[in-house]
Amino acid sequence: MMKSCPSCPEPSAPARRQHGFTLLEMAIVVFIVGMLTAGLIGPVQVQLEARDRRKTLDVMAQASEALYGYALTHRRLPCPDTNGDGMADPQFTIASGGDCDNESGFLPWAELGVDGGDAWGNHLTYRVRERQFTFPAQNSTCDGNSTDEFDLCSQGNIDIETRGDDAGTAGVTEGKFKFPAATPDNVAAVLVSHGRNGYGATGLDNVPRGAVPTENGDEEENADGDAEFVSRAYSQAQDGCADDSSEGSPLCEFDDLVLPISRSLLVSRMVSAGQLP
Ligand SMILES: [Ca+2]
Ligand SMILES: [Ca+2]
Ligand SMILES: [Ca+2]
Ligand SMILES: [Ca+2]
Repeated sequence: MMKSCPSCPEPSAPARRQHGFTLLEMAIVVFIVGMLTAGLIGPVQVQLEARDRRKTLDVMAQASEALYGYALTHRRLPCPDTNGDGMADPQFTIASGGDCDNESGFLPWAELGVDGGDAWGNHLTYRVRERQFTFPAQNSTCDGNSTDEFDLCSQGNIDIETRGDDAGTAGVTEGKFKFPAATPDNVAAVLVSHGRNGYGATGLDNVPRGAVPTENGDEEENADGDAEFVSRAYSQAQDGCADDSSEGSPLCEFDDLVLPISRSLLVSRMVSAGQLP
């Protein structure tokens, strides 16, 4: 039983602790919340990135189906859109001879009736071999290259390379060896999303995104407007990176997505539909 003691001090400190936190307790809470947040932000970012890449692959798959479908009805592929309005340039006429303003540009999404951009709001890059695939066959002869029209002998000319193990060095596993991912003859056209970093991309608002950093050689290959492309595994930005074959340094950031339009598949579908030869 407690004895009353008017002269004794009130047990004020324990009483106050029942209504709040000490600095030490606050520090522990802040520390734990910090640890949890640091541990969660990484996985959430990875999930968001995976979701956006899936969405972009869906858009690209839809665009490639639309290109195959377009070829079935027009007996040719469209030229790229070079001014960002979603329509091919030039609009096709027999007089234009199937020559494009440029073999490289944006997917003519409005003409195809599909989504205009990737998950990051940027145009898809589209390259096609003009005349060979953009001018319809005028006869049933497979004269291909000689008359530059789309027939059974048309060939692609787009080089897609990748990186990985050099099969020529048995017992040693490389990661940066560069080799062809497709036979150029068999690539009639190609679609590229420049990924989240947007290096070399143009937004749907037709504002260019950032330039490709000089060390990112593989992404630069997808943005320089020529017929060579790189399609390889996703890699994050790392210090001291180099997009070369030296195994001593890591590869540079790469988040591009590259989808070829197969000449074989295109021809096969057109033959099945009675549009070739
Ligand atoms: Ca256009
Ligand atoms: Ca090897
Ligand atoms: Ca990129
Ligand atoms: Ca290139």
